[in-house]
Amino acid sequence: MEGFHQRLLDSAQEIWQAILNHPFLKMTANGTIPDDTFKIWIQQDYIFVQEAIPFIAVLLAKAPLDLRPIFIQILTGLERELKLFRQIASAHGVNLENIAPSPTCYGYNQFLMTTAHSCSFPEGFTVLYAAEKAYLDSWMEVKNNLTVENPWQEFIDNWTNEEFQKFVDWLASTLDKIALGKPESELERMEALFLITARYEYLFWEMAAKEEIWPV
Ligand code: MP5
Repeated sequence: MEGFHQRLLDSAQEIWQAILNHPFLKMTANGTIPDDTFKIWIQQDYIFVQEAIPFIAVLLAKAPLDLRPIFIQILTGLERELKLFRQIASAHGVNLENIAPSPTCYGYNQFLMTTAHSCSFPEGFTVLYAAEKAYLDSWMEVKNNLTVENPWQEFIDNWTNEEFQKFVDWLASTLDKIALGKPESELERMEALFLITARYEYLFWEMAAKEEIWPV
């Protein structure tokens, strides 16, 4: 029998295609993305990653003992990633100070925190898998369609390197184990959260491409 993660990917297939076909990724790959558009993504994703730290910390508090070491590694990995953002931003003159989260970034982070606090560990873990798998596949799409030397190569490498691929594989196989024996009602809740996360991932590219701001 195929694992639970495959059921999730099957059920999100349409959303996933929309993510991978998003103009933000196509323009990043072929070098036509305006710097200002890409910079909005950098600023908003920096906020997203900052807020991912308390999300992971809450999941860590709910995690079974044997998963604690990896959650501790994820936390230190996020601090390393923030440093990478600061280095690239500084090299490209991108300001990361006092940036307000866009509606989508704010909503996505709120969704993560609410899920971590008020849902079960398997549900929170599902959301983590969805977000990481979406970034792996999105940046792989960029990497596989590169037509020019890319000014943002360090970001492409960050989410397509072998270590990150292994991490996402580990999330998938661990999710399969976590889902084993769970009642269908919980699996359905996990599936619903997976779809919401996938839709937020789509919205995140949309937010950057359209330079989303609060309308009032
Ligand atoms: C990730 C991210 C990947 N940085 N931003 C969004 C909007 N979704 C997913 O998470 P991480 O922790 O940077 O690998």
